[in-house]
Amino acid sequence: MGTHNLEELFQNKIDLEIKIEPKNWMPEAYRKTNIRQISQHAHSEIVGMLPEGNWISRAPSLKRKAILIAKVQDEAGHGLYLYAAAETLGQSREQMFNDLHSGKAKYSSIFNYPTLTWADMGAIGWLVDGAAIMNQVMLTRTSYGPYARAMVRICKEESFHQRQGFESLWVLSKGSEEQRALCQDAINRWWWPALMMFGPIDSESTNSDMSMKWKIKRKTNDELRQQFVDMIAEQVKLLGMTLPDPNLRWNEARKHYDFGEINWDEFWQVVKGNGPCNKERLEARKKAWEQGAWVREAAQAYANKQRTRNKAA
Ligand code: FAQ
Repeated sequence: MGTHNLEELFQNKIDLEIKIEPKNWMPEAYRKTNIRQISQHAHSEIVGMLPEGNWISRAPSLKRKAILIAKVQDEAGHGLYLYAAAETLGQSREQMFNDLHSGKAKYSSIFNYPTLTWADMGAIGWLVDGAAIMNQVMLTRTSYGPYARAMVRICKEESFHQRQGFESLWVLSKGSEEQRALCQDAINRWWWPALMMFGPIDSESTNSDMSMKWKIKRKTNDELRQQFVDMIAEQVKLLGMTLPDPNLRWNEARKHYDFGEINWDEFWQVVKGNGPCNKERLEARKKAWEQGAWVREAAQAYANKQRTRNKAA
């Protein structure tokens, strides 16, 4: 069968909501887009452990420490499911790590911002995990089977993450003047970077058209960003806090909140590697890779020994 017919059959499957599985025929560009997005998503989960990991040893109570450790461990698990999903498309894990360490592969801009106070843990849970879920609920219905299935489990854990973040800020918001100020300051610093997580505006989004046609993405960057603003603009009222945007207001005609201009120059600077923590984050990942070499070697030696034993038996 010619490539043209195969492409037509492939698109028919997508239109009929039939999942694409690893051994099915797929256009090369579909494979590449999925490898790009899934591996970048995996890298985001792994690099995303660093900003919160920074506060594990300084959590204010045993309960908060246990919650934070569990959350950071969950992110590691998400990264592993996602690397495994990308491997089903023929990309080796080693190649994915090489691409991250060389700076070729991207990861979410949000993780290049510093975590300055304890309140940042709450703000990350509420705003960063909140933005992540908004995008990831859509991805539970993405067309590539292994990615969609990984996202179902990830979303269950992410919704717990968001609730714990909100609850942590809730406690601060009911506390002393100093605690309330910490809470507001964290919201002020994380709000705009959280909005950037959804990616560039639709007219600048180079991948969206094909990703929507192939149902890798089901909603555009701007649609999801608007959904997020509408949700958070209501939730912030419960905290008795404000969002740092003088242009935020309900638009009755649109039935959505209007919001101010995002600093796209800042976004692209961060994506290009010039954010506040880009260098530090990559250095930490490279160091972990180098220092973990003995673990990989030991695991490999053990696997080889098992194989030899099994053959002999
Ligand atoms: N940061 O054409 P589009 C989490 C790049 S997980 C950096 O619109 P696309 C959990 C984009 O790659 C958070 N780069 O791209 C957690 C593309 O460049 P390329 C991660 C960005 O793929 C919580 C170029 O700009 N979530 O937070 C960003 O169609 C707490 C043009 O953009 C996912 O990865 C950005 N924000 O749409 C962990 C979800 N935005 O690759 C720890 C899966 C765009 O062509 C603690 N990914 N770029 O060179 C997606 O849904 C999509 O990839 C988008 C971007 C929506 C992120």
